[in-house]
Amino acid sequence: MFPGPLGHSLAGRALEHGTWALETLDIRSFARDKHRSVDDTPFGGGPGMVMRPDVLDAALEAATAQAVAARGERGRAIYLSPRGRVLDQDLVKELAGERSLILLCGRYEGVDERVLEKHALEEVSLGDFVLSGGEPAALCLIDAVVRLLPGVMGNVETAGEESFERGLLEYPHYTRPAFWDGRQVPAVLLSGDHGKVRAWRLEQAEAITEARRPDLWSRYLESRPAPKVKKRRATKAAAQPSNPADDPAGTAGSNEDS
Ligand code: 4HQ
Repeated sequence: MFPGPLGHSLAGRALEHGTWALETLDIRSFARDKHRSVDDTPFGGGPGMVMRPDVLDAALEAATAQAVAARGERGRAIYLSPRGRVLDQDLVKELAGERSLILLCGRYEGVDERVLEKHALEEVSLGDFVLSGGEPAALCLIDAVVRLLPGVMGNVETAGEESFERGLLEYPHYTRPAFWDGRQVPAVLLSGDHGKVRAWRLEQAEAITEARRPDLWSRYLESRPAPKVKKRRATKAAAQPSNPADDPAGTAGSNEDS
């Protein structure tokens, strides 16, 4: 499953260029018995199977040794699991700063709890849904992390230009043709006025975020508190902000309904 779809992406090119490296271990190859079993029935009963701690321990010891040999340190070790910290761009950035990562992908009902403790595995979740295995989640995590590595994206979306970098959803995008299927691209985007374009995009990103993701919208408002109204009214700039980024809540001026 690795690099799988990543081989056909931006991450795949970076992998070929040696910007990052991937080593995969087949957990089954660490099984000891003749049937090469990696799972067993859960103590206490119940449905499904649990991955054996002894087998996982052997795999994790090998992964750790490889990471230390190649990168000088183990780095953070992550078990992909719906119980974990939900992956977001803040966590992606943290992980992109690591020299090395170990990703453990489980199947069945999950892994024996003791192996998580022993290897200080952090649990990371892709979201509140259930996969049949951790691999697709690991692929998503890797994709998100690798695109942040220096040189991978080139000049695209540097310097926190992405809406998500500011805690907002993306504004709407358009390309040629300007008139298509009876639909016209918003005139402001054809105006050549970069200031107006920037203001329009921020306005759109804010409106979409507020409508679709109240959770992100609240955080956005909290992280960029509206300046005190009193102070703002004292200046001309406050009454009619030239840079909408200075007025994320749109509370200065009188454009509440616009
Ligand atoms: N699973 N985010 C159960 C996930 C998952 C998720 C991975 C299913 C682990 C044992 N992983 N296995 N959601 O649903 O990361």
